[in-house]
Amino acid sequence: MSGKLDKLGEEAREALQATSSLDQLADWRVKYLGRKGAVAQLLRGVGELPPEDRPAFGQAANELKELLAESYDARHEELSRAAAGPAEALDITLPGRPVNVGRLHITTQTLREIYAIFARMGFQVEEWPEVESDLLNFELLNMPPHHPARDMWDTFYVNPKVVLRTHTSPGQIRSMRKHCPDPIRVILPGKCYRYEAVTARSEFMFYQVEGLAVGKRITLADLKGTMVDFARQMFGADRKVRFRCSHFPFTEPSVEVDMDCIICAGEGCRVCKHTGWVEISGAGMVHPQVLRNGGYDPDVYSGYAFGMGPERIAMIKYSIDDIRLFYSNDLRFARQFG
Ligand code: FA5
Repeated sequence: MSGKLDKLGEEAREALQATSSLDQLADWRVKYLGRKGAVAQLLRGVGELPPEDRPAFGQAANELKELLAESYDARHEELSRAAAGPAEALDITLPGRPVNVGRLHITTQTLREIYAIFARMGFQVEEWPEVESDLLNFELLNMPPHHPARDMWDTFYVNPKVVLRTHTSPGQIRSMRKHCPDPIRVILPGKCYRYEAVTARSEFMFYQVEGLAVGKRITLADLKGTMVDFARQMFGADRKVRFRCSHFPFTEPSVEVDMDCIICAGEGCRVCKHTGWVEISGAGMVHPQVLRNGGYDPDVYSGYAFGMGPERIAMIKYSIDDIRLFYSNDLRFARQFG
């Protein structure tokens, strides 16, 4: 009898492999696993066996039935998948879906480039809150209430004593108070806010990078050397830099730092408004009263400071003619700076 079982198993498996449609598979199931199918027929014959052989035969027949049922399920899945047709089939020749890779914003890239240049000159990066007291943003920088110089910065007030910082210069006081009486060489980057009309050159939110060096015997020549070095590393080795007299209440003397226009090499173009020069930074020697406010004795210490706008630097470097492109979230603009 067990020989019959083996033979039936073999025959059933071969027949299963030969099925090529779900209809044929259904017939196969009736033929071998149905109530009147081949396995059931064999089991019915168990009564003809001697009693001692019946349990072993019954067990073997049931095992065969289970095995065939499992094989049936597997074949059913194969044939169903094939029957579903090409729409559901995996077409490995199709090109993959493009994955959108993020990239750094042009401002972030420019800031990092600025950090790297100043790091090579020994400057450390320090950051301060964007919400600043009126005291640090103005008063300790020589602009008491009602001082006309405050008009240079149209201010967002959070309350009468707190502002969204209009420039990064309050970082000078914070940094001096933190490091006094040690020498300082830091850059202080951050967002600034001004309540002013948005134009192609001015945003109401923009970045500045403040620089501050304090120590003994620091002179305007050090500031000049630092600015020239910066301009050449950022824009190219042939850059010329000039200092123009200016006024800031917290520096004395004060200057604007200009660089010859990289677009027209000084010939005159739209970027430099036909002057041949573009402004890259406000700067000056730290005012004695500001040094005092930071805790340093101006008879012993001196220092220079500068404040530059990274968006304007990127505009010069990449010939971007409208600052409003920076923060309008237009991917066509953002994607150009990979
Ligand atoms: C200042 O804010 C001074 N605190 C700079 C300074 C620091 C002088 C230390 C002396 C010593 P000013 O307002 O010029 O200066 O701004 C400095 C730079 O910030 C500008 O050259 C420009 O690059 C950038 N900037 C100013 N306003 C805007 C604006 N609305 N949009 C974009 N960039 C701006």
